[in-house]
Amino acid sequence: MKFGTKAIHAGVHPDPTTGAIMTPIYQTSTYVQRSPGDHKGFEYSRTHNPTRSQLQDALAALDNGKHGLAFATGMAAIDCIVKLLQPGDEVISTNDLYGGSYRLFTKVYQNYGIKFHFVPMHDMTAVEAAVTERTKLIWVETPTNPLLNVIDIAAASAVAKKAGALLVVDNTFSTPYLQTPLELGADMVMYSLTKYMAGHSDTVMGAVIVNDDELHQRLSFYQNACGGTPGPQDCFLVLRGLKTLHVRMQRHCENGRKVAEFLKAHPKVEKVYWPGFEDHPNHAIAAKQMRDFGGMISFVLKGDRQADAVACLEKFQLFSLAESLGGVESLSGHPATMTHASIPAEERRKAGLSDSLIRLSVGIEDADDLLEDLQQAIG
Ligand code: P1T
Repeated sequence: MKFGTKAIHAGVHPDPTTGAIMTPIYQTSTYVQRSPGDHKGFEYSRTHNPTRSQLQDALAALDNGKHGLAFATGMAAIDCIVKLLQPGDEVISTNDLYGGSYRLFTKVYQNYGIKFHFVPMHDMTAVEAAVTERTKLIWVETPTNPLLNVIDIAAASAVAKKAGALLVVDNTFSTPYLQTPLELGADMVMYSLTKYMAGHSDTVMGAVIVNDDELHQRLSFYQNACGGTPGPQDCFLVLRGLKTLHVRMQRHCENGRKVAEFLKAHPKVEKVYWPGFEDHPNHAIAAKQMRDFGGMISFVLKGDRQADAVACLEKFQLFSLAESLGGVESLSGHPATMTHASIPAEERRKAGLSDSLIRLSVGIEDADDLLEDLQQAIG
């Protein structure tokens, strides 16, 4: 089955009692048993819920994976993955990543004796150099948030296998429409479903997709034992969003290209970060492992002054200034003070994240209107 057909049909089936074509919202906490232990596969909704089960199956199918696990937020999904580790274990992570992931790693799990090495992962020798006998997890986010660096998943997988570590890919910016990391050697794919997967900025959720049965069992244990599970209404919203993922992503990519090219040609723009440009340092890898280049773009205005960036952000009419990304509407953001404020300024600078960087999530509006908005805001 091809991607668009799977987005609509995989994992879901008409309701057996009524024939309802859309997965019902099973708004129930518990399930009646005929005799202790004699039930229909559902005991309690933290453990299993039919709406969630169908979403998990749909998610697994889109990534060509075997098992899907849904969580209340993307952070809860990341939290579940890190719980696989023990004190003394080490993680190698990209140094350009979502600020919330960095915060969870350094402010929570470092206190539990897990060590994190943050390296520029678009240079795989930096990853190899950070490997020790205690390396248990390699954390890849690609393209990265917010600098749109692209990390070679197949090469990272080779390093992980040699080190005996698990490879995770945070695929939030790409979605399985653009990139399927399990097929490139990743052990786990992680999502903030809040973004492109749900697609309408109306819910917060996360997911992990795996092939390995034992890994699935271990993650399922923590999903249930720690309880970061989503409610059925949110699962329904993500299921609805998935049905148009391929159509939305196509337009996000088309509009992304137009916006990136417009910005690159603009005399007041110093630098544009978008992996679709042939002169992007990781373009060859992007072209190899992605099917298109997405709708996330960052840029810096000439002069590299934070005040100019703030003035531009205040002028946007269509690119609403807000955290998050991946919805049908275009958003703008200032990573240094918003999504990445939890990364110390010194670390941000080391990763190349300027305080004047503007991040755009290009929506699926008519591109001409978006370009007009950019023109009036940049001046
Ligand atoms: O917000 P939540 O659903 O918990 O997902 C966290 C998360 C994980 N990974 C990546 C790559 C992300 O971008 C995010 C959330 N990011 C934003 C809110 C943002 O504006 O960048």
